[in-house]
Amino acid sequence: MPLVLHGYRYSVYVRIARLALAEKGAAYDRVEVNPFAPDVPAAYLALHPFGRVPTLVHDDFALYETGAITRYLDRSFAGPALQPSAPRALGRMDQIIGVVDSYGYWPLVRQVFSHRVFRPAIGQPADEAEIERGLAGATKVLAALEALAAPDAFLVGPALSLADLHLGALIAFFTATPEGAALLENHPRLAMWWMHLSRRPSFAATDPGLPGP
Ligand SMILES: N[C@@H](CCC(=O)N[C@@H](CS)C(=O)NCC(=O)O)C(=O)O
Repeated sequence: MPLVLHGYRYSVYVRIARLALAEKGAAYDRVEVNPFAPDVPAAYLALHPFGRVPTLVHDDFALYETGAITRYLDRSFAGPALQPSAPRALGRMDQIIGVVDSYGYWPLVRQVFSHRVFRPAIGQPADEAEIERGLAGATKVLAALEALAAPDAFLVGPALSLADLHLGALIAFFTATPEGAALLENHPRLAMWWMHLSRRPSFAATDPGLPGP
């Protein structure tokens, strides 16, 4: 049954989906789509009317929105369960994913990582004011997540969940900046969590590296 992930190599959301695929041990093909390009193919826009990435296609079933994709993968494929069954742990997992999407992505990735690391890597100018605004936003997000994180090996308990992959992909990008790495260290629970999570083979296997200029 063909499984294809359409998306941009450097996208944090694509990485979340790839982390879930890696942790499930599911084999898949990738189709490269750059959503920031001026000429996103019409065939891709037919799959994803908002033109974002990723989109998963499983046989004749197409799915976009990363949270839907990772939950679908977890329910459809063998391998360790990535969602707890206890209502409160599941509620916390969904809450953390919501915080990442609603409040975390923009400051951590689009303001701090993009301007400090990604834009310089492709020869585009960085805006220091955007980085400052991103760090202010990230401070609030990390404080909230530090309070939500379980006093356990993973964010919602003793087992890896989709919340770890969703936040982990963001933190991987954010801590590639000196400011982000320093800010994370002010949050002991998250810093310890990240130290262990970042060593998982799934993170090495999905590291996109950086583009050349
Ligand atoms: N809500 C979407 C967000 C996906 C998203 O924003 N992806 C970024 C790349 S990390 C994108 O496609 N950006 C293109 C744009 O902003 O035009 C999801 O969960 O999949």
